[in-house]
Amino acid sequence: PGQTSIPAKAAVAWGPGEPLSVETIDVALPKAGEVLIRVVASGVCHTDAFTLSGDDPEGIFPAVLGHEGGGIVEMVGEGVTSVEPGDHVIPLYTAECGKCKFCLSGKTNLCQAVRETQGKGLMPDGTTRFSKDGEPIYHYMGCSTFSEYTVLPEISLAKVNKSAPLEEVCLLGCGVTTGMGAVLNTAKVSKGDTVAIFGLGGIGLSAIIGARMAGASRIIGIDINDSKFDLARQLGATDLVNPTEHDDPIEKVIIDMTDGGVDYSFECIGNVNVMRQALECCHKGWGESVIIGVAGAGQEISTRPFQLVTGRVWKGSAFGGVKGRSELPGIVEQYLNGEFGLQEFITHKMPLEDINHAFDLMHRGESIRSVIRL
Ligand code: NAD
Ligand code: AHE
Ligand code: ZN
Ligand code: ZN
Repeated sequence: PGQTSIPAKAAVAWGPGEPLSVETIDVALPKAGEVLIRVVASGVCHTDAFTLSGDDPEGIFPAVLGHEGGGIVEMVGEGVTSVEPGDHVIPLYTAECGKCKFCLSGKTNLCQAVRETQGKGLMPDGTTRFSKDGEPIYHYMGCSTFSEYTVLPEISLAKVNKSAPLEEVCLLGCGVTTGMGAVLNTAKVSKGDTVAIFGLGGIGLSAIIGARMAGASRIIGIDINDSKFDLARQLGATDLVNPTEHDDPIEKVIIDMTDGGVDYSFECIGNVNVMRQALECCHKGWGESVIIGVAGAGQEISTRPFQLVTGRVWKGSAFGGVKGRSELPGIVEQYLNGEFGLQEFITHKMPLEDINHAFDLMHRGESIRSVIRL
């Protein structure tokens, strides 16, 4: 009674380039339309490292990072009807209000209902629920899953089957949904198509799963780190190429391997030079390249316009084009039905106290996904 906040252990990003600091913060109780979540597990995605590095134009500090989580509803604010305490949920960095121009367009998953405040590290009412000694700490991508407790708008939660282990399906909160969805929803790869996937981290490996599901005839995985190749092959890659082992530029290598280029390519790194290579290895007349990787402030892509004039198409994909509230529960069911795996992505599990180690492993290329247990 009268309580307005609860203490929570959280990894705080105090400033760009600094290690995260695990400490106790205050989490305010949910306001109208909001939900308090106890986070059970969170994957670490390269985008968390990207923002921590200071390269993200939207990066705000101090903040609680993390956006690939799974949790249990602890308390709901006034007017919340779609979830109740005890429900299992996956936080969504792309909300789904079902009412905005974007949601109603039928053309995109990029709901904008809360996007503006979310990009400022704030809840929709323009304030933050996190603080330490009375000083504000900001939200991140509307999720902030590197905290025992977090608050989200109701429209930013997908309610999922309670029998799905949250330590596994947390990966559907970003990485695996993103890679699979980019192939199946954004590119709409069809049976027999040829595919090239640049970067074989959590995103690229998930794109391989999507390509296999679509029935692609060739799935060419490309990475400068050979240690990613075994899992890529296991998931369905038919060819694996390390650009550093070829004298020719990688786009020429792929064109030569595929009689003129691939039907679809995916950039899963965030490197603008590779984005160009991924476009230019596409087949003349119809090849499509999808950008998934996130590039730093000030970086730009370029190619000869002739590449597009002659029929290649450049696209991008966010969260795999998936509408989280309406589609993610079904993807969790697909996982429970054994249609794809998640366990093989989890190379490390660790407590929140070791979270900086998870970032080190990612930077050294030694992990696919570290899952943090909260
Ligand atoms: P990751 O670090 O696990 O994987 C990146 C892979 O790229 C690594 O295996 C690395 O060896 C490889 N690589 C690096 N440079 C390369 C090069 N020049 N040629 C070939 N391979 C190279 O990262 P991740 O978590 O898989 O994320 C990948 C990218 O996707 C990041 O930029 C991330 O921010 C972005 N992302 C975007 C979305 C979205 O919705 N659009 C969602 C999640 C992640
Ligand atoms: N804030 C950055 C862009 C970051 C970005 O592109 N985010 C992806 C998700 S990455 C998940 O790991 C995305 O979905 N973007 C759509 C959106 O609405 O943010 C910048 O450049 O400002
Ligand atoms: Zn992510
Ligand atoms: Zn909307």
